Amino acid sequence: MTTPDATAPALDALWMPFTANRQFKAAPRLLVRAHGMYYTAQDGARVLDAVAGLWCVNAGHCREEIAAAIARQSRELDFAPTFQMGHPLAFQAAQRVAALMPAGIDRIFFTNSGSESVDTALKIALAYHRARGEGHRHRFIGRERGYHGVGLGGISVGGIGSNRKAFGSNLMPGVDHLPHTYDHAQMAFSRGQPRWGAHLADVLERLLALHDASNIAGVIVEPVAGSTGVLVPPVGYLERLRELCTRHGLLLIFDEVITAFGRLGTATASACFGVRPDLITLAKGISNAAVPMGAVAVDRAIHDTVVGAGPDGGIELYHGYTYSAHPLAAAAAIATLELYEREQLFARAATLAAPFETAVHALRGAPHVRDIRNIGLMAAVELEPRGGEAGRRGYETFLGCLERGVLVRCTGDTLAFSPPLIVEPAQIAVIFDTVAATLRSVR
Ligand code: PXG
Ligand code: PLP
Repeated sequence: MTTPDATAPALDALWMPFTANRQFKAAPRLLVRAHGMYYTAQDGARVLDAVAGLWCVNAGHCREEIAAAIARQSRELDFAPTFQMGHPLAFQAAQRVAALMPAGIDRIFFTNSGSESVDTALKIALAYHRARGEGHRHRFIGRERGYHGVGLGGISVGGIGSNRKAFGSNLMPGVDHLPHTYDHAQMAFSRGQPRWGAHLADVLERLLALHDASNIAGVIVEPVAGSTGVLVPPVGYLERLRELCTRHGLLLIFDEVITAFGRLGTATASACFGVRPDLITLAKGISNAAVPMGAVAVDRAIHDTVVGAGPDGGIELYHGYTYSAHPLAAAAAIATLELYEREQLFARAATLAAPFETAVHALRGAPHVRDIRNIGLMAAVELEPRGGEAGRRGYETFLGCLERGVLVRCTGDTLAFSPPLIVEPAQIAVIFDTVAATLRSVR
């Protein structure tokens, strides 16, 4: 034991999110500073950030331009309501976001998180169908292993059992799920998109027959499933979903909370795969996570339908958050999106994708490695679970990497990597050398 640190806070008041609280508080891991690619831990250790915080700090930490914009804004206009009032940065931020979205998906509704973006997108889809006189379209189709945040809407369309099981069996009614797209036998160690699996989108036709298309509002998927462990869409899969949604009048929602803002080397996954959804949920990289912010980018025709259907002088969409387009978040987003452009960070990610792929796939054959999946600057290394102790090996590898100075993310026995887009090739090497060394020492 080290001597008690007078500056160390008491830990008991905070109920930590998605954390093994008892385990953590017995052996806490605190980060106290960050700069660029690195965190500084409370004991002074420098930690290379291989996950961009939580898939969100795409321009690297504590960027001066963003910090200055937030500081300036906090003195000039700390808060202004956006219900029946406005402030200039809200509109500027929306213009900036719209400019990065696929053509015509240029109406922006601001939220404060990905979870709120998902709830907002589902509600906009319902409101749209109702405005067109098709209020009977109230069902949603999600997908197994999908992560759409933690709102009751999001866990309903989501497909991660552990995020659902404690919260009742009904959740939001009227939801069904597509099968996930992962098949180890068919696609283990694929580089980029697996060739097998486009036909899994055809299961949508079965659900359309079961519920009738006229009762379904939309389909929500992550174009690349992130949280569940980087499942890259099979070649042709997203195209097939798009085609079926179009044919049957369903809205296609891409949850791009992780994939947007350069993670795949493009502004959006939609641009990367050449498939255009109707709504796109955003968060994380939108503000470099410097101030919480999320958004839904909406096809202009959907916006116009809902807004056009409102009564004269009446509110068209009864939805919004106190902090929608909060001035500090708007300032952070504008500075962030300017920074991405000035430093051409999406193109940088595209250039780094190939060496990143080579480096992560070099772990093939390392102890315990069951599969490796990657696209752009996101990757997962799935480990063989240790018999009877699911998740232990992943957790011990996470701890081992941290002791060696690299922060990775583990969910169960899958390690995830999504470094800031400013990562240097030498740092990519450090990340995966560290993982290799750790795997050699983990039971
Ligand atoms: N949709 C997607 C696709 C996400 O990845 C959310 C919605 C929810 O966003 P908020 O801001 O409400 O957290 C996310 C968030 C992980 C991990 O373990 C992933 C997320 C968040 C925290 C951890 O991989 N994704
Ligand atoms: N709960 C209460 C009692 C409120 O007054 C409000 C907002 O005014 C909310 C919840 C919603 O908070 P927010 O707009 O920050 O989501």
